[in-house]
Amino acid sequence: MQTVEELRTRHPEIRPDFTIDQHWERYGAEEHGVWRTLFDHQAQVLPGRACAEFLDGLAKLGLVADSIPDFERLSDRLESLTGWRIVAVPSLVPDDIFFDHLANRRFPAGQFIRKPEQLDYIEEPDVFHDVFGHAPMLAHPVFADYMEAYGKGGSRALTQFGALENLARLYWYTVEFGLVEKPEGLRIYGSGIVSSRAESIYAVESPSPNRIHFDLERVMRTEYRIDDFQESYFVISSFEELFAETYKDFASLYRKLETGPTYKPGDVLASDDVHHRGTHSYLSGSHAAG
Ligand code: HBI
Ligand code: FE
Repeated sequence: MQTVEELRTRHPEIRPDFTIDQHWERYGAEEHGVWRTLFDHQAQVLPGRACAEFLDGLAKLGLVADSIPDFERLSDRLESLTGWRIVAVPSLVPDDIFFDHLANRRFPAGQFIRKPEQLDYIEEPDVFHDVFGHAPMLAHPVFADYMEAYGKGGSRALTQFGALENLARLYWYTVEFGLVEKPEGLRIYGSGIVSSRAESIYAVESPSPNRIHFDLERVMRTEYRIDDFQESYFVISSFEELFAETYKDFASLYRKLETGPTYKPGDVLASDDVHHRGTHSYLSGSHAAG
């Protein structure tokens, strides 16, 4: 992550809330082409793998392969659905700034797009990850409320409890890498999965990762890896369940988390409710392995 000084040097026009103008007119053909390549690929891969809420959001927002979206027009649509807007930022912004945007129903999206030689790996979130990955779920009313509550909780975690790590794990294992259980099987809602060409197949089909039913304390005790596919995914039953499980005062939970175990990304505990082939139907959908 760049320091605040570096950000200000590179983007002298940056505002105190770390937003910049998107300058949509400055994207060139190569940049729109990268968006198209990524979009076309995910449009092939995601039906039957991403949840209906994500696919509906994509359609309602009018996101298409043609070009990188203009944030103003996109935000007007999103705002009419759930009150959220997309604002442009240069890259990662400081935690307190990030939480303040979310708490006010603004999602900070990277203005830049990855290079053609970086289609599968980027170090900082670009416009494809942030807009294709995050905006569709923000069009869903319950998820939209969850994200606002997360931003409000983030400010408190940072200033009152020093519990940023615990809360960041919740974000990671839900917003970024969450799976949801549907009658047809497990489906993706996490932005880090839907925006990844390879992980969107691996997450639902590979026999390798653990798929563990969501438990708030378990998640907050679990480290995560940022440099490879996830070894464990956490599965929610519904967005209503996720919201109900997390819309509470975390003060006593944070105190509890000050002691006790921390788990590695690949750990499986006796107390985990693990989704297995057969007992859960995650391979029974249209993409069941042969
Ligand atoms: N900034 N632009 C941007 N995007 C993020 O996802 C982000 C960030 N700053 C901090 C941050 N995430 C973390 O605080 C959270 O993931 C917990
Ligand atoms: Fe993200």
